[in-house]
Amino acid sequence: MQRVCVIGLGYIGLPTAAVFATHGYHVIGVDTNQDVVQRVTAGDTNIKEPGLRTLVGAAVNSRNLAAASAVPEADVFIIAVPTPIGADHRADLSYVLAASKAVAGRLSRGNLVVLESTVPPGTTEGSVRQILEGSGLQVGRDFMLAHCPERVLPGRILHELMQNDRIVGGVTPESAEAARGLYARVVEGRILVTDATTAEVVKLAENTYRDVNIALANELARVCMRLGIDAGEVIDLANHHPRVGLLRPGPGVGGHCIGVDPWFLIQAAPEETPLMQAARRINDDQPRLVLEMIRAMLGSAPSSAVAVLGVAYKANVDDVRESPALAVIDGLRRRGVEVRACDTHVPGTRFALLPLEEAVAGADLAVILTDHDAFKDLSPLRLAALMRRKQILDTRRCITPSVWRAAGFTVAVLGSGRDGVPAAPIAPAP
Ligand code: SAJ
Repeated sequence: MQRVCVIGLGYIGLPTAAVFATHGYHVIGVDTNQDVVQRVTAGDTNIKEPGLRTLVGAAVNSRNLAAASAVPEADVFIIAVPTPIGADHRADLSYVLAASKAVAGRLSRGNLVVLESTVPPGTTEGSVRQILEGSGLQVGRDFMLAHCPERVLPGRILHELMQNDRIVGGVTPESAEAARGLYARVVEGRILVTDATTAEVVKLAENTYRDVNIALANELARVCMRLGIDAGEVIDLANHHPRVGLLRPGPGVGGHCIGVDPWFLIQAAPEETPLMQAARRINDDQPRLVLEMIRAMLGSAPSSAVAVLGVAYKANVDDVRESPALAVIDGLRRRGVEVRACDTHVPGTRFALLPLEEAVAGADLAVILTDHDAFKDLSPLRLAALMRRKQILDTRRCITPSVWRAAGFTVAVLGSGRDGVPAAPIAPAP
């Protein structure tokens, strides 16, 4: 049985390790965090992803998945560590480079190394290859090296890991073939072969496409609020066209991918990417638009309390990384507004989260920032009985405004200028 070492047991690495371990590979997962190693060794995880805990438990029980804190010898090394961006918007490759060094120390003839982490163009053929060849072995002759970007959607990771088509980019053609053979056992979608740099750019292009499309929706939201019409309706109707697929406006783009990856392309060609840079600016400005809408709704009341409904970056996940809700909460606190946040998925110990009833009790305004299923069933009568002022701002299209207005609420919906709401004079995005 081939020994696969997966480096990084996070949102991507752990599901990958568990899926490989249940498809005929012997897998050792490596993480620098001792707590993660202990949990996985016990067949457990605190990553909330449908089906993951059961799969990790089954894989550990079958003895095909184990966890360790140091990289062992193996036949295949899969690097799945984070690539955050720094304050200068440049990729921080320190985890990728450290993992590559650890692999270089264990590399032997016949090995395959796969980089799954999202990286700026040229990283696999450049620094990763250089570090691995520092072992004295040569790529294509002694070992194989490929970039196979992860492209799975949080909330659907296990399904997409197996069902999505997979891009395999080899540093050499033999490397691509070796990587294709590795994934063929677990992937039911097609495996599409290319070179490593093309594979890197494919991944970045996918997330940039989504970022630009969301920026267009957010810009349309501003236009429609100014025109006194509803961007939601415009988008729904436009999407009936067979060649139009507009995404949705919202409080901003969160998560560790879509707001980050375009910067890796921008970094590679700053002068060639004005559209990508504009999309980033527009999406990053959405929390400010939400704050402006809140300010207009609160008016000049001396001390106000706002119930924030949803802190996670998107619906039905517990992940708050880069969540636009954090920027909104920060902005409110800086203005001296009392914030009471509630999230049905994020653990309550974080951000002093409150149960729904406590968050809305005595509040002057409720703001929906995440479209968790639970917020789609909110009862206006229940909230009306608890709040100091009956006001709600929906940035995610969770509620039916007419129902809430009938219950006596002042309602604002991000992107809608209907019913006398532009709630705020909208300053243009910078
Ligand atoms: N969002 C909107 N409007 C929309 C869609 C999304 O404002 O119409 C916001 C969300 O609320 C969220 C952010 O964008 O804050 C990103 O959410 P998402 O669901 O679009 O994407 P992620 O970041 O969870 O996952 C993406 C996926 N990429 C694509 O769909 C092209 C996933 O397949 C990638 O694997 C993942 O990035 C990654 O790891 O790169």
